[in-house]
Amino acid sequence: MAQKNQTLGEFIIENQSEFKYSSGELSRLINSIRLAAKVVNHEVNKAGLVDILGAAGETNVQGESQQKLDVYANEAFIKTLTNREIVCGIASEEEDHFITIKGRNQNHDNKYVVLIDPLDGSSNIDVNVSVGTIFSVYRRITPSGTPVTLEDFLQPGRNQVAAGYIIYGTSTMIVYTTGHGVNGFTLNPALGTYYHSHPNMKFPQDGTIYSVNEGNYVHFPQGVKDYIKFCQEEEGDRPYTSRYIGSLVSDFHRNMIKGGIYIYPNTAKNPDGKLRLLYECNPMAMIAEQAGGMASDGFRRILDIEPTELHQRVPFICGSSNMVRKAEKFMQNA
Ligand code: AHM
Ligand code: MG
Repeated sequence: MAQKNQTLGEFIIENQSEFKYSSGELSRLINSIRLAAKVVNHEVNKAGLVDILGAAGETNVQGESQQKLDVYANEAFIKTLTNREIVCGIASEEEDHFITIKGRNQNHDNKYVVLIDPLDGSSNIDVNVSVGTIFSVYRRITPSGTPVTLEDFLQPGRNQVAAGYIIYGTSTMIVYTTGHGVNGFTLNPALGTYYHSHPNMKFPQDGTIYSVNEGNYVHFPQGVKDYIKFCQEEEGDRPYTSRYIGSLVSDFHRNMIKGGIYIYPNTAKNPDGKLRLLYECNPMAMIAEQAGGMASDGFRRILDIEPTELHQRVPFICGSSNMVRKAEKFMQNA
């Protein structure tokens, strides 16, 4: 039960014992993400002032060199997690290879690896549209005390111990799960404090919103075309409403609150889809399932896919359970 005015910090402490291997390490990790998210939020909020403060690559009036925001966000998350010595490795959508991180006393004793998309949908920043950060946490597979290996990152999504996103929108929110439901926290920017505004978030089982980039329609697989036609038919609560921001976190967040389905299928241009299994689809799939929704590639549960490479892409269908099931049926019968 949500306490009135409970902060994220209080929530983390209160719920630490729910976590199977509780040693405080995961709580400290979520805390670091909370901190880095504030730093990134501050920077993202200033993006509209780019003409005044200087564009990426230029030096601003304070003599600071300006960075592209996705590079900035990548560095902010990596730096915060590295400095706090609480993870043994990070893989980022912005980096070609995973990064090995030493813990206290220069050892390799830490238990968790983090995978992150530091600023998803960053092409939306120029037009003042919401963007997000997506993160995913696993326990390492290799023995503690040794440097992490690729194997620690290439785990199926069902092994995630935590996943979440930050949405830099009209309000900034952190939404995350440690496998005990999904909770959302809204930032009060005046105080720099996140409040527990959305306890126990749930996808409605059904919805009337579909989110897909229909500009690619002619390149979609037949099953997706058939499902879109179904969404547009006049029957019962159909036609559904089409809503596509083009910023995964925002589209997902809206659909989780209102009920809907997000689809990024494979196309001729992107034969495996566009979205990344490890940085985007797995964390969103864990949140979706924890909120009573579903995530699929049309044929398989996303969380059961065995990854083979860090930057692997996968077709993604995610949202209200009855809608995802229906879309899967169209895919499988096409
Ligand atoms: P990015 O990681 O390069 O930002 O791309 C991911 C984004 C998602 O947020 C969004 O849902 C999708 O790409 C939109 O792609 P498209 O413009 O092809 O519809
Ligand atoms: Mg991305």
